[in-house]
Amino acid sequence: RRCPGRGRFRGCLVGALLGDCLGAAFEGESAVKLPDLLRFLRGLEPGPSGGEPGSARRETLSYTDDTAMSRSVVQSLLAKQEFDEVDMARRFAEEYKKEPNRGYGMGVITVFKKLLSPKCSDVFEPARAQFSGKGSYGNGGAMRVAGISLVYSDIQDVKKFAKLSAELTHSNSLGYNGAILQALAVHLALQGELSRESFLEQLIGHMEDVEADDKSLADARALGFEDLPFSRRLKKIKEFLELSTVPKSDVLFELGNGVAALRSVPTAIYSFLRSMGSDPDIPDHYNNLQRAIIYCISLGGDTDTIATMAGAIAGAYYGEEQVPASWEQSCEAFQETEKVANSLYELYCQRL
Ligand code: F2R
Ligand code: MG
Ligand code: MG
Ligand code: MG
Repeated sequence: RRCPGRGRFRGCLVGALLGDCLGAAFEGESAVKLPDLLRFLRGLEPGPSGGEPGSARRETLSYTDDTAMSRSVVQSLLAKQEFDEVDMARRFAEEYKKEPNRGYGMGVITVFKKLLSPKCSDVFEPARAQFSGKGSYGNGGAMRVAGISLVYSDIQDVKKFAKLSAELTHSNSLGYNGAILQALAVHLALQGELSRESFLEQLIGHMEDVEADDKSLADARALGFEDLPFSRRLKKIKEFLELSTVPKSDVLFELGNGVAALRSVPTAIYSFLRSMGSDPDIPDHYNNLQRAIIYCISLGGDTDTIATMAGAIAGAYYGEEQVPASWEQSCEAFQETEKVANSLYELYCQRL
Protein backbone atom coordinates (compact mmCIF):
# COMPACT_ATOMS: atom_id res chain seq x y z
CA ARG A 1 0.00 0.00 0.00
CA ARG A 2 1.14 3.51 -0.76
CA CYS A 3 0.26 6.96 0.46
CA PRO A 4 -2.32 8.67 -1.82
CA GLY A 5 -1.79 12.38 -2.50
CA ARG A 6 -2.81 14.95 0.09
CA GLY A 7 -5.14 16.53 -2.49
CA ARG A 8 -7.36 13.44 -2.41
CA PHE A 9 -7.94 13.84 1.34
CA ARG A 10 -8.76 17.50 0.93
CA GLY A 11 -10.93 16.76 -2.11
CA CYS A 12 -12.84 14.13 -0.18
CA LEU A 13 -13.71 16.23 2.86
CA VAL A 14 -14.33 19.45 0.94
CA GLY A 15 -16.32 17.54 -1.72
CA ALA A 16 -18.49 16.16 1.07
CA LEU A 17 -18.92 19.62 2.59
CA LEU A 18 -19.93 21.08 -0.79
CA GLY A 19 -22.48 18.36 -1.42
CA ASP A 20 -24.09 19.00 1.95
CA CYS A 21 -24.11 22.82 1.82
CA LEU A 22 -25.29 23.01 -1.80
CA GLY A 23 -27.69 20.09 -1.51
CA ALA A 24 -29.27 21.44 1.66
CA ALA A 25 -30.89 24.28 -0.28
CA PHE A 26 -33.01 21.65 -2.09
CA GLU A 27 -33.48 18.89 0.52
CA GLY A 28 -36.98 17.45 0.48
CA GLU A 29 -37.99 19.00 -2.88
CA SER A 30 -39.57 16.26 -4.95
CA ALA A 31 -38.80 17.86 -8.31
CA VAL A 32 -35.71 20.01 -8.69
CA LYS A 33 -35.70 21.82 -12.04
CA LEU A 34 -32.24 21.83 -13.59
CA PRO A 35 -32.48 25.47 -14.79
CA ASP A 36 -33.31 26.55 -11.22
CA LEU A 37 -30.38 24.56 -9.86
CA LEU A 38 -27.98 26.00 -12.47
CA ARG A 39 -29.20 29.51 -11.68
CA PHE A 40 -28.58 28.89 -7.97
CA LEU A 41 -25.05 27.71 -8.76
CA ARG A 42 -24.33 30.71 -11.01
CA GLY A 43 -25.27 32.88 -8.06
CA LEU A 44 -22.24 31.49 -6.19
CA GLU A 45 -19.84 32.70 -8.87
CA PRO A 46 -18.30 36.16 -8.81
CA GLY A 47 -18.96 38.57 -11.67
CA PRO A 48 -21.97 39.66 -13.73
CA SER A 49 -23.81 36.34 -13.77
CA GLY A 50 -23.47 35.92 -10.01
CA GLY A 51 -24.57 38.89 -7.93
CA GLU A 52 -23.60 42.49 -8.44
CA PRO A 53 -19.94 43.00 -9.41
CA GLY A 54 -18.06 44.42 -6.48
CA SER A 55 -20.96 43.84 -4.13
CA ALA A 56 -20.54 42.14 -0.77
CA ARG A 57 -20.51 38.35 -0.97
CA ARG A 58 -23.85 36.68 -0.54
CA GLU A 59 -24.42 34.81 2.67
CA THR A 60 -22.50 31.66 3.44
CA LEU A 61 -24.28 28.35 2.94
CA SER A 62 -24.63 26.43 6.20
CA TYR A 63 -23.78 22.80 6.56
CA THR A 64 -26.29 20.37 8.10
CA ASP A 65 -26.27 17.26 10.32
CA ASP A 66 -24.37 15.37 7.59
CA THR A 67 -21.29 17.54 8.07
CA ALA A 68 -21.81 18.05 11.81
CA MET A 69 -21.62 14.28 12.30
CA SER A 70 -18.78 13.83 9.78
CA ARG A 71 -16.79 16.37 11.76
CA SER A 72 -17.39 14.44 14.98
CA VAL A 73 -16.20 11.23 13.30
CA VAL A 74 -13.02 12.89 12.07
CA GLN A 75 -12.32 14.79 15.29
CA SER A 76 -12.68 11.59 17.30
CA LEU A 77 -10.35 9.67 14.98
CA LEU A 78 -7.75 12.43 15.15
CA ALA A 79 -7.99 12.82 18.93
CA LYS A 80 -7.74 9.08 19.62
CA GLN A 81 -5.62 8.15 16.57
CA GLU A 82 -8.01 5.24 16.04
CA PHE A 83 -11.69 4.30 16.32
CA ASP A 84 -12.99 4.74 19.89
CA GLU A 85 -16.72 4.12 20.23
CA VAL A 86 -17.15 5.89 23.58
CA ASP A 87 -15.38 9.02 22.41
CA MET A 88 -17.20 9.10 19.07
CA ALA A 89 -20.61 8.59 20.68
CA ARG A 90 -19.90 11.37 23.18
CA ARG A 91 -18.93 13.74 20.36
CA PHE A 92 -22.13 12.97 18.39
CA ALA A 93 -24.27 13.67 21.44
CA GLU A 94 -22.39 16.80 22.57
CA GLU A 95 -22.47 18.22 19.05
CA TYR A 96 -26.23 17.65 18.88
CA LYS A 97 -26.67 19.34 22.27
CA LYS A 98 -24.61 22.34 21.14
CA GLU A 99 -26.37 22.79 17.77
CA PRO A 100 -29.61 20.81 17.69
CA ASN A 101 -31.00 22.64 14.66
CA ARG A 102 -28.76 21.24 11.94
CA GLY A 103 -31.63 19.18 10.46
CA TYR A 104 -31.10 15.81 12.17
CA GLY A 105 -33.27 12.78 11.40
CA MET A 106 -36.39 12.45 13.57
CA GLY A 107 -35.36 9.14 15.09
CA VAL A 108 -31.68 9.67 15.79
CA ILE A 109 -32.38 12.48 18.26
CA THR A 110 -33.65 9.84 20.70
CA VAL A 111 -30.25 8.14 20.51
CA PHE A 112 -28.42 11.38 21.33
CA LYS A 113 -30.67 12.06 24.33
CA LYS A 114 -29.97 8.59 25.73
CA LEU A 115 -26.23 8.93 25.08
CA LEU A 116 -26.24 12.19 27.02
CA SER A 117 -27.66 10.45 30.10
CA PRO A 118 -25.09 9.50 32.77
CA LYS A 119 -26.97 6.19 33.06
CA CYS A 120 -25.83 5.08 29.59
CA SER A 121 -23.14 2.43 30.02
CA ASP A 122 -23.22 0.73 26.61
CA VAL A 123 -22.95 3.29 23.79
CA PHE A 124 -24.45 0.87 21.25
CA GLU A 125 -27.59 0.21 23.30
CA PRO A 126 -29.60 3.36 22.38
CA ALA A 127 -29.24 2.56 18.67
CA ARG A 128 -30.37 -1.04 19.21
CA ALA A 129 -33.59 0.18 20.83
CA GLN A 130 -34.58 2.38 17.84
CA PHE A 131 -37.76 1.62 15.92
CA SER A 132 -39.05 -0.99 18.41
CA GLY A 133 -35.75 -2.84 18.36
CA LYS A 134 -35.50 -3.05 14.56
CA GLY A 135 -32.88 -0.31 14.44
CA SER A 136 -32.63 2.58 12.00
CA TYR A 137 -32.06 1.93 8.30
CA GLY A 138 -31.59 5.66 7.61
CA ASN A 139 -28.56 6.97 5.73
CA GLY A 140 -27.09 8.74 8.77
CA GLY A 141 -24.34 6.14 9.21
CA ALA A 142 -23.32 6.43 5.56
CA MET A 143 -23.48 10.22 5.23
CA ARG A 144 -20.75 10.74 7.84
CA VAL A 145 -18.47 7.73 7.23
CA ALA A 146 -15.82 9.07 4.81
CA GLY A 147 -13.34 9.87 7.62
CA ILE A 148 -13.00 6.15 8.38
CA SER A 149 -11.59 5.56 4.88
CA LEU A 150 -9.24 8.51 5.36
CA VAL A 151 -7.64 6.87 8.40
CA TYR A 152 -7.66 3.13 7.68
CA SER A 153 -5.90 1.88 4.57
CA ASP A 154 -6.65 -1.81 5.07
CA ILE A 155 -9.96 -2.76 3.48
CA GLN A 156 -10.95 -5.12 6.31
CA ASP A 157 -10.43 -2.25 8.78
CA VAL A 158 -12.51 0.03 6.56
CA LYS A 159 -15.40 -2.45 6.70
CA LYS A 160 -15.05 -3.12 10.42
CA PHE A 161 -14.87 0.50 11.57
CA ALA A 162 -17.44 1.78 9.07
CA LYS A 163 -19.83 -0.73 10.59
CA LEU A 164 -18.99 0.10 14.21
CA SER A 165 -19.16 3.86 13.63
CA ALA A 166 -22.59 3.45 12.01
CA GLU A 167 -23.86 1.11 14.74
CA LEU A 168 -23.65 3.95 17.27
CA THR A 169 -26.93 5.19 15.72
CA HIS A 170 -27.98 2.61 13.10
CA SER A 171 -28.31 -1.01 14.22
CA ASN A 172 -30.37 -2.23 11.26
CA SER A 173 -28.05 -3.87 8.72
CA LEU A 174 -29.72 -1.87 5.94
CA GLY A 175 -28.37 1.19 7.72
CA TYR A 176 -24.84 0.05 8.58
CA ASN A 177 -24.30 -1.92 5.36
CA GLY A 178 -24.96 1.35 3.53
CA ALA A 179 -22.18 2.91 5.60
CA ILE A 180 -19.85 0.04 4.70
CA LEU A 181 -20.66 0.51 1.00
CA GLN A 182 -20.04 4.27 1.14
CA ALA A 183 -16.75 3.74 3.04
CA LEU A 184 -15.63 1.16 0.47
CA ALA A 185 -16.43 3.58 -2.35
CA VAL A 186 -14.31 6.32 -0.72
CA HIS A 187 -11.54 3.79 -0.07
CA LEU A 188 -11.43 2.73 -3.74
CA ALA A 189 -11.67 6.32 -4.96
CA LEU A 190 -8.70 7.27 -2.81
CA GLN A 191 -6.54 4.69 -4.59
CA GLY A 192 -6.94 6.64 -7.81
CA GLU A 193 -7.48 5.87 -11.45
CA LEU A 194 -9.79 2.87 -11.36
CA SER A 195 -12.11 2.36 -14.33
CA ARG A 196 -15.88 2.44 -13.79
CA GLU A 197 -16.00 -1.27 -14.46
CA SER A 198 -13.38 -2.34 -11.94
CA PHE A 199 -14.70 0.14 -9.35
CA LEU A 200 -18.14 -1.48 -9.57
CA GLU A 201 -16.81 -5.04 -9.77
CA GLN A 202 -14.83 -4.55 -6.59
CA LEU A 203 -17.78 -3.00 -4.75
CA ILE A 204 -20.07 -5.85 -5.84
CA GLY A 205 -17.55 -8.46 -4.73
CA HIS A 206 -17.22 -6.92 -1.28
CA MET A 207 -20.94 -6.27 -0.77
CA GLU A 208 -21.93 -9.81 -1.78
CA ASP A 209 -19.77 -10.92 1.11
CA VAL A 210 -20.92 -8.17 3.53
CA GLU A 211 -24.62 -8.85 2.88
CA ALA A 212 -24.46 -12.64 3.15
CA ASP A 213 -24.48 -12.90 6.95
CA ASP A 214 -27.57 -14.03 8.85
CA LYS A 215 -28.52 -10.61 10.22
CA SER A 216 -28.26 -8.91 6.82
CA LEU A 217 -30.42 -11.62 5.24
CA ALA A 218 -32.96 -11.46 8.08
CA ASP A 219 -33.18 -7.64 8.14
CA ALA A 220 -33.68 -7.44 4.37
CA ARG A 221 -36.39 -10.12 4.44
CA ALA A 222 -38.15 -8.48 7.41
CA LEU A 223 -38.51 -5.29 5.36
CA GLY A 224 -39.73 -7.19 2.30
CA PHE A 225 -36.54 -6.84 0.26
CA GLU A 226 -34.81 -9.48 -1.79
CA ASP A 227 -31.51 -10.96 -0.51
CA LEU A 228 -28.34 -8.87 -1.00
CA PRO A 229 -30.24 -5.63 -1.79
CA PHE A 230 -27.17 -3.36 -2.01
CA SER A 231 -25.35 -5.79 -4.32
CA ARG A 232 -28.42 -5.98 -6.53
CA ARG A 233 -28.56 -2.22 -6.86
CA LEU A 234 -24.88 -2.11 -7.75
CA LYS A 235 -25.64 -4.53 -10.58
CA LYS A 236 -28.46 -2.24 -11.70
CA ILE A 237 -25.94 0.62 -11.79
CA LYS A 238 -23.79 -1.48 -14.10
CA GLU A 239 -26.78 -1.89 -16.44
CA PHE A 240 -27.50 1.86 -16.34
CA LEU A 241 -23.89 2.72 -17.20
CA GLU A 242 -24.08 0.53 -20.29
CA LEU A 243 -27.00 2.59 -21.68
CA SER A 244 -26.50 5.84 -23.59
CA THR A 245 -29.24 7.61 -21.66
CA VAL A 246 -31.17 6.69 -18.52
CA PRO A 247 -34.39 8.55 -17.70
CA LYS A 248 -34.43 10.14 -14.26
CA SER A 249 -37.65 8.26 -13.52
CA ASP A 250 -35.78 4.93 -13.93
CA VAL A 251 -33.01 6.08 -11.60
CA LEU A 252 -35.58 7.16 -9.00
CA PHE A 253 -37.52 3.91 -9.33
CA GLU A 254 -34.53 1.55 -9.17
CA LEU A 255 -32.10 3.44 -6.93
CA GLY A 256 -34.17 6.14 -5.22
CA ASN A 257 -33.53 9.53 -3.61
CA GLY A 258 -34.76 8.85 -0.09
CA VAL A 259 -33.56 8.92 3.48
CA ALA A 260 -33.03 5.12 3.70
CA ALA A 261 -29.42 4.08 3.08
CA LEU A 262 -30.66 1.59 0.49
CA ARG A 263 -32.42 4.41 -1.40
CA SER A 264 -29.49 6.82 -1.36
CA VAL A 265 -25.99 5.25 -1.13
CA PRO A 266 -26.27 3.41 -4.49
CA THR A 267 -27.66 6.62 -6.01
CA ALA A 268 -24.59 8.56 -4.84
CA ILE A 269 -22.29 5.91 -6.32
CA TYR A 270 -24.20 5.96 -9.61
CA SER A 271 -23.97 9.77 -9.73
CA PHE A 272 -20.20 9.60 -9.23
CA LEU A 273 -19.71 6.92 -11.89
CA ARG A 274 -21.98 8.48 -14.50
CA SER A 275 -20.17 11.81 -14.05
CA MET A 276 -16.95 10.22 -15.31
CA GLY A 277 -18.56 10.93 -18.69
CA SER A 278 -20.19 14.13 -19.95
CA ASP A 279 -23.87 14.91 -19.47
CA PRO A 280 -25.78 16.60 -22.32
CA ASP A 281 -27.96 18.46 -19.81
CA ILE A 282 -25.12 19.93 -17.73
CA PRO A 283 -22.96 22.72 -19.25
CA ASP A 284 -19.46 21.56 -20.30
CA HIS A 285 -17.58 24.02 -18.10
CA TYR A 286 -18.56 22.05 -15.00
CA ASN A 287 -15.98 19.38 -14.16
CA ASN A 288 -16.65 15.76 -13.14
CA LEU A 289 -16.95 16.50 -9.41
CA GLN A 290 -19.33 19.38 -10.06
CA ARG A 291 -21.40 17.23 -12.44
CA ALA A 292 -21.67 14.49 -9.82
CA ILE A 293 -23.02 16.95 -7.25
CA ILE A 294 -25.31 18.68 -9.77
CA TYR A 295 -26.75 15.35 -10.90
CA CYS A 296 -27.50 14.23 -7.31
CA ILE A 297 -29.26 17.47 -6.48
CA SER A 298 -31.24 17.36 -9.71
CA LEU A 299 -32.81 14.10 -8.54
CA GLY A 300 -34.49 15.86 -5.59
CA GLY A 301 -35.35 14.14 -2.31
CA ASP A 302 -32.49 13.73 0.14
CA THR A 303 -30.26 16.05 -1.88
CA ASP A 304 -27.82 17.13 0.84
CA THR A 305 -27.05 13.57 1.86
CA ILE A 306 -26.81 12.03 -1.61
CA ALA A 307 -24.66 14.95 -2.77
CA THR A 308 -22.42 14.79 0.31
CA MET A 309 -21.77 11.08 -0.32
CA ALA A 310 -21.12 11.57 -4.05
CA GLY A 311 -18.98 14.63 -3.23
CA ALA A 312 -16.81 12.59 -0.84
CA ILE A 313 -16.25 9.85 -3.42
CA ALA A 314 -15.64 12.24 -6.32
CA GLY A 315 -13.37 14.44 -4.19
CA ALA A 316 -11.27 11.43 -3.17
CA TYR A 317 -11.06 10.32 -6.80
CA TYR A 318 -10.33 13.63 -8.54
CA GLY A 319 -8.66 15.47 -5.69
CA GLU A 320 -8.99 19.09 -4.64
CA GLU A 321 -8.07 20.34 -8.14
CA GLN A 322 -11.71 19.74 -9.07
CA VAL A 323 -13.04 21.72 -6.12
CA PRO A 324 -13.91 25.16 -7.52
CA ALA A 325 -12.87 28.06 -5.29
CA SER A 326 -16.23 29.83 -5.67
CA TRP A 327 -18.15 26.77 -4.49
CA GLU A 328 -15.78 26.06 -1.65
CA GLN A 329 -15.81 29.64 -0.41
CA SER A 330 -19.61 29.61 -0.35
CA CYS A 331 -19.58 26.96 2.37
CA GLU A 332 -19.35 27.37 6.10
CA ALA A 333 -16.12 26.02 7.65
CA PHE A 334 -14.26 25.16 4.43
CA GLN A 335 -10.87 26.35 5.70
CA GLU A 336 -11.15 24.25 8.84
CA THR A 337 -12.17 21.30 6.66
CA GLU A 338 -8.97 21.62 4.62
CA LYS A 339 -6.86 21.67 7.80
CA VAL A 340 -8.55 18.60 9.18
CA ALA A 341 -8.00 16.82 5.85
CA ASN A 342 -4.27 17.58 6.10
CA SER A 343 -4.17 16.01 9.56
CA LEU A 344 -5.97 12.89 8.28
CA TYR A 345 -3.48 12.62 5.45
CA GLU A 346 -0.60 12.69 7.94
CA LEU A 347 -2.27 10.06 10.14
CA TYR A 348 -3.13 7.74 7.21
CA CYS A 349 0.37 7.83 5.78
CA GLN A 350 2.04 7.52 9.16
CA ARG A 351 -0.01 4.37 9.86
CA LEU A 352 0.96 2.66 6.59
N1 F2R B 1 -33.74 14.84 8.68
C1 F2R B 1 -33.35 15.27 7.59
N2 F2R B 1 -34.17 15.98 6.77
C2 F2R B 1 -35.50 16.39 7.10
C3 F2R B 1 -35.47 17.68 7.92
C4 F2R B 1 -34.40 18.63 7.48
C5 F2R B 1 -34.99 19.95 7.10
N3 F2R B 1 -34.08 20.66 6.23
C6 F2R B 1 -35.33 20.77 8.31
O1 F2R B 1 -34.49 20.96 9.19
O2 F2R B 1 -36.47 21.21 8.37
N4 F2R B 1 -32.11 15.07 7.13
C7 F2R B 1 -31.12 14.33 7.80
O3 F2R B 1 -31.66 13.07 8.12
C8 F2R B 1 -31.10 12.05 7.27
C9 F2R B 1 -30.26 11.13 8.11
O4 F2R B 1 -31.11 10.54 9.04
P1 F2R B 1 -30.57 9.47 10.09
O5 F2R B 1 -29.40 10.01 10.78
O6 F2R B 1 -30.42 8.16 9.41
O7 F2R B 1 -31.76 9.46 11.13
P2 F2R B 1 -32.89 8.40 11.54
O8 F2R B 1 -33.89 9.18 12.30
O9 F2R B 1 -32.26 7.25 12.22
O10 F2R B 1 -33.51 7.86 10.18
C10 F2R B 1 -34.10 8.75 9.26
C11 F2R B 1 -35.57 8.38 9.02
O11 F2R B 1 -35.67 7.14 8.35
C12 F2R B 1 -36.86 6.46 8.76
N5 F2R B 1 -36.48 5.16 9.36
C13 F2R B 1 -35.24 4.72 9.63
N6 F2R B 1 -35.27 3.47 10.14
C14 F2R B 1 -36.56 3.11 10.21
C15 F2R B 1 -37.24 1.92 10.63
N7 F2R B 1 -36.59 0.84 11.10
N8 F2R B 1 -38.58 1.90 10.54
C16 F2R B 1 -39.27 2.99 10.05
N9 F2R B 1 -38.68 4.13 9.62
C17 F2R B 1 -37.35 4.18 9.70
C18 F2R B 1 -37.54 7.38 9.77
O12 F2R B 1 -38.45 8.20 9.10
C19 F2R B 1 -36.37 8.18 10.28
O13 F2R B 1 -36.72 9.42 10.87
C20 F2R B 1 -30.29 12.77 6.24
O14 F2R B 1 -31.09 13.07 5.13
C21 F2R B 1 -29.90 14.03 6.92
O15 F2R B 1 -29.64 15.07 6.00
MG1 MG C 1 -28.64 16.95 6.40
MG1 MG D 1 -30.35 14.73 4.05
MG1 MG E 1 -8.67 25.02 -1.99
